[in-house]
Amino acid sequence: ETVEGRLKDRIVDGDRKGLDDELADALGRGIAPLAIINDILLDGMKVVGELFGAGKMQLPFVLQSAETMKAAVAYLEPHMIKVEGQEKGTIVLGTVKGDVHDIGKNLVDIILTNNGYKVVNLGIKVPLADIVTAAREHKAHAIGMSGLLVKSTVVMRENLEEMSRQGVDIPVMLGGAALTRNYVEDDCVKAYACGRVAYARDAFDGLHLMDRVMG
Ligand code: B1M
Repeated sequence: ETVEGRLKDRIVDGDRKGLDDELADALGRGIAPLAIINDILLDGMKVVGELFGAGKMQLPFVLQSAETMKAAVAYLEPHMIKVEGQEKGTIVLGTVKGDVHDIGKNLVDIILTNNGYKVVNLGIKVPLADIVTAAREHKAHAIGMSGLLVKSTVVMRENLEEMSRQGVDIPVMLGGAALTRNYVEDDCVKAYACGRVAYARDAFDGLHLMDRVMG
């Protein structure tokens, strides 16, 4: 089997033994760290999601896969190319209240940080009050909310309504598997009085959105 196949299997199997060696092997073959994440490891997570959704994989095993994914990203991060000495802007980032999924959010953090942004990562299950407080404290140019559960899409819309009531008009970026572009560009834009809400399909889309906000 190829190193690509073996790495993907490791994510599906949640198998961390010898993971670093395998990643080093992939890097040694000239595969870029982000290509390893996007083209190989995320393929594995997709399979995990499908198996879990079909009732063919139990939650503790999903957790093992997630831990393996996180370990792989942690190993690869120092190998990524960074834009040094730039402060393009600040974003406050968090997974919304009630949601623990953070792999995607943390990828967004890494991509933005490596491309010259200051990221204030508030973690998971973040109440709106914490997001708003941090955004004010850090004079954030944008707020990023992540969430993977269907119920998180509702939380995001409610957060935007509450932010409108509080007079917050900082641009907001939304991302996560349960969102659709339509939902964000229609329902969420309407929910946010200033209308400055955008959908990010993936971490790079997020980077482009930030560049546009700062441009
Ligand atoms: Co959960 N889970 N999970 N889970 N889990 C999903 C989301 C699910 C779709 C699986 C399924 O049924 N097929 C399903 C949701 C169903 C729904 O709501 N309709 C689900 C469920 C049901 C649950 C629990 C409720 C299960 C239970 O307890 N019975 C529970 C929820 C607990 C809670 O949150 N309160 C739960 C728990 C877990 C684990 C803890 C085991 C683990 C998470 C570990 C962790 O994150 N630390 C987990 C995992 C791993 C998954 C799946 C399999 C994989 C998610 C993932 O990491 N993907 C997931 C299946 C799926 O998504 N289809 C699933 C890789 C990641 C890189 O993708 O986060 O989408 P993603 O990020 C992408 C883009 O979306 C975007 O960029 C990234 C790529 O570049 N993006 C942003 C994301 N956020 C962004 C923010 C931005 C910009 C872009 O700007 C702000």
